[in-house]
Amino acid sequence: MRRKLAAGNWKMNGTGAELAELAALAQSHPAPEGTDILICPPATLLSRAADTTRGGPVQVGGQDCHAAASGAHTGDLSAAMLLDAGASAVILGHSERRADHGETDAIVLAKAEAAIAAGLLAVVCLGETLEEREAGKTLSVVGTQLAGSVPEGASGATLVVAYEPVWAIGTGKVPTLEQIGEVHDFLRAELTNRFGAETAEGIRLLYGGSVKPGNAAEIFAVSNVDGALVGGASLTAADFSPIISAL
Ligand code: G2H
Repeated sequence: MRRKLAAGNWKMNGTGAELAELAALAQSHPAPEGTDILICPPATLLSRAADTTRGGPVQVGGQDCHAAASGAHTGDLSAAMLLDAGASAVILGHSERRADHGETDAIVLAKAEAAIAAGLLAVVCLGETLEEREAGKTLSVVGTQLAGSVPEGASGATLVVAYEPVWAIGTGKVPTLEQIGEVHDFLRAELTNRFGAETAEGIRLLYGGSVKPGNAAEIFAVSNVDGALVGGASLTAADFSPIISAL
C-alpha cells in the first residue's frame, strides 16, 4: 500500500519569518497514519526548516539540485549538499525550471540519478502545456517525459512522479477529475510496462496545479492519485493543513 504524500513547493517564496508557518504546520499534524508531509522551501531556508521540523511529521526537501557531485558550478547545489542541510527529498524537472532554465528530460534524468545516488527521494515533475492538450498530445507528451526523466532502477523508495499540467499551475484552472484520472492511470501503466507491476505499484503519483483546501479531497479520490504537489496553498499552515487532512 502506497503512503499518501502532501508535498509543498514554496518556490521563490519565504524568508526566516515564514518558518513560523512551518512550525505551526508541524504542531498541527501529529503524523497522520499512512501519510507523509514534505515542505520544499527555498534553499536558503533548508537547514533552518530542518531544525524547525526535526523529530516531527514534516520532512523538508529541495526544489532542484545539480547533477554533478561538486565542482565549478557557481550558484548551484549538489544533492549531497541538500542532504547535508537536512533535506530528504528534492523536486526535479518542475515546469518552471524546464521553462526558465531550459531543463530537458536528459538534464532532469541526470539530476534524478544524482539525487537518488545521494540518498534523496526524487520528485520528478512532468506535464503538458495547454497547446499540447488542445492538440490531443497529452499522453504522448507525459509518456515521453516519463521515459526520458525517470532513471533505471527507480522504485517507490527513491522516486515520486508529479503530474502537473503547465496550464493549471498557479492559474486556478484545474483539469477535470476525469482528465487527472486518465493521465494518472496512463502513468501507472507506463511505469508497469517499464519496471513491472510490483515496482510500479510502489511509486507514488502526485497531482499538482492549483490544489486548494476546497478541491483537494475530490482530487485525492481519483484513481492512482497518491497525494499532491502544492504551490501557493502550501505557504500557510491555514491552507496546507486541510489539504493534509484530506489525504
Ligand atoms: C504547481 C504547484 C506546485 P500551484 O507548480 O508545484 O503550484 O499549486 O501554486 O499551482
